[in-house]
Amino acid sequence: WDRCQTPSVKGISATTGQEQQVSAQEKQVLEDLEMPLARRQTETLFQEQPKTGNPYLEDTLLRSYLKTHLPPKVLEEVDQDLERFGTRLLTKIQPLGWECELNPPVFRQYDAWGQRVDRIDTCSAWRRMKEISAEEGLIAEAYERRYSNWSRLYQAVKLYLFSSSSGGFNCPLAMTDGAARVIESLGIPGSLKDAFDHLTSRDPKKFWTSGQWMTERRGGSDVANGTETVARRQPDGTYRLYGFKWFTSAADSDVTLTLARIADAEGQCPQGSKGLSLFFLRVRDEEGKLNNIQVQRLKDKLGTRQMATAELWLQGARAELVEGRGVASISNMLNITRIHNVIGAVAAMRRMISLSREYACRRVAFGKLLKDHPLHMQTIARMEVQVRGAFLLLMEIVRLLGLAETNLASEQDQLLLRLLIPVAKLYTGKQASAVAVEAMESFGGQGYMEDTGLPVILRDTLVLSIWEGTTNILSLDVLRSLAKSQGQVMAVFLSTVQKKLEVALGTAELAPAVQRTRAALGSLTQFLQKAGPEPTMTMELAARDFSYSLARIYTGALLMEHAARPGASSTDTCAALRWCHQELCPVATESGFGSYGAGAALQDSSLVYGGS
Ligand code: UCC
Repeated sequence: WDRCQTPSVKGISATTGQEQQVSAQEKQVLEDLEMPLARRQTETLFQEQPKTGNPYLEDTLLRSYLKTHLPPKVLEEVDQDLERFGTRLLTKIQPLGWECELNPPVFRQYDAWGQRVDRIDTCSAWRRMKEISAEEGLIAEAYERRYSNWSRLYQAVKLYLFSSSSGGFNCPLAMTDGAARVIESLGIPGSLKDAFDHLTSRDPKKFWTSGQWMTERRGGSDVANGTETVARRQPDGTYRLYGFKWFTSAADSDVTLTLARIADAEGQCPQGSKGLSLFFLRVRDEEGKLNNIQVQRLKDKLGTRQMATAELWLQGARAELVEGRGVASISNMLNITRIHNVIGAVAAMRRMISLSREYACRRVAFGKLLKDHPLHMQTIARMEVQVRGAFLLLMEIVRLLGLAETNLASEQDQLLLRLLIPVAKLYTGKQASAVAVEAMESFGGQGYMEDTGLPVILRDTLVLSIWEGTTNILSLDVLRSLAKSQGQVMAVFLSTVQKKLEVALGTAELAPAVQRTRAALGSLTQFLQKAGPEPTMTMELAARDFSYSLARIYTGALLMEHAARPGASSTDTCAALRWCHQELCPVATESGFGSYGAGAALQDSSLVYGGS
């Protein structure tokens, strides 16, 4: 208080007349200091923090989906657990997630006495997340199959609710799930039984997480040509791995799956995709000593800073051969981690929109709450349509996965799942980035402030279109699924959408959306007929727009199906109509524009590098 007083007030020496004047001035100044004018005027401008409640109870779309699809007995049990979990997320897990952000992992290469230790120290909140993951059965639920084919969907819902509060722990969980799935799909070989039990355990003391060491210096996307790690067979049948892994996410994991080339007696290694084998290894031994691995450094990343991503030297790491067809085997893992990526994308969108929506009920601008500004509401509503579509696409995939894992999936279901995983991964990754940026803007300058936590969500969202395969790589994977199935995936796609449209036809209000989707299906079919069955330059150039078209058409059909169910709300109809109002088949439009010919490719180069 004293320091705020100016010298003219504190020690004035003057005549009586002057004294009276000074005393009046002094009084005024003192009054002003008690309630400064500037402060009086700005007191009403304090920002109100948006506060969201139980994420399960607040998610009306999630709840209506579960009510529609789950058998009543399953719904009853699951509903209770999710409400309890929602409270735990709100009161306990969210604060832990923030602690993880504030205390990122620290790498200590040497101990005080100069010994190389290569320790990755994580914070207590991160370690607590691991225990909570086990207690909540975030991996176990999918493998215990208490609810048969619905177990996978139930697990995905828990992960979706957990994701935005997990402080980045959703990443190791994705890889752990992927590793468990690979082991399970191989029939749980005896030598991996113990690992499988750890990965799927509900006991926090027993639970292990897994890494997925795929990326080397020469290959992020091009795994087949970029993998240099060599595996040397030992007399006891195990292998020792030598190589350098350039990105290893969640490097504090207990075990990992990784790729290497098996050297023959002469030390020669087979090259290319077919030369890669899949290995399992424990990162540390029982005493915590690294398995002939050196940590070179931790990565300095834009986001996901709560999670340690490391560069690792494998210097004879003991490993077990899992499968000879390395890329094909690890693709089973990729398909699971890509679904987790979708979960992360939908969760991030939902979180940002919830915060934005809540803030609009508190923040006054131009004399009224943001929620009473139609343009602001239009912006949030557009985001809401995006997240609704993405959510239903996610549920569709995990529903199909649940069927596949319990041998209840038809051949069509399996083909559809193969196609929809890359489609959903690439599309929701892009949606999430766009929604996160838009939602951040809805907070004005506050959205840009670190301590609001909003930039963290944005940073962590931006990686979703990169890891687990970039948008273009995933678009090419969509083409791979077409080629491998000789077009069958498309036949199933078209007939499934048609069936959903027939359901939608029962609701008159949906007619314009049905009509637009039918037209889009027609354009898509025409495009495919013109492109022909063989992989061509046209298909490669069209791959991204083609995948976007599949995503938009299928999501539109899901929104309509949801809006046509008994008890659907006018909001469900509105979301379906708005979704289908966008360009549903961009590949047809661009094709008409001539974007996919050899001439267009030359133009692209010239636009990028300049040309005469
Ligand atoms: O590790 C990373 C970060 C970890 C963080 C995890 C967190 C994620 C969730 C977070 C939650 C919020 S990132 C590492 C990411 N790396 C990638 O995703 C790799 C991207 N590259 C690709 O996907 C490429 O397309 C490759 C590697 C698959 C291309 O390899 P090839 O060898 O050139 O491809 P081929 O020859 O076409 O395929 C080899 C075999 C074939 O089977 P066979 O031998 O039976 O003909 C393919 O059919 O693999 C099969 N295959 C697949 N099978 C390839 N892709 C798939 C697939 N998606 N599904 C089924």
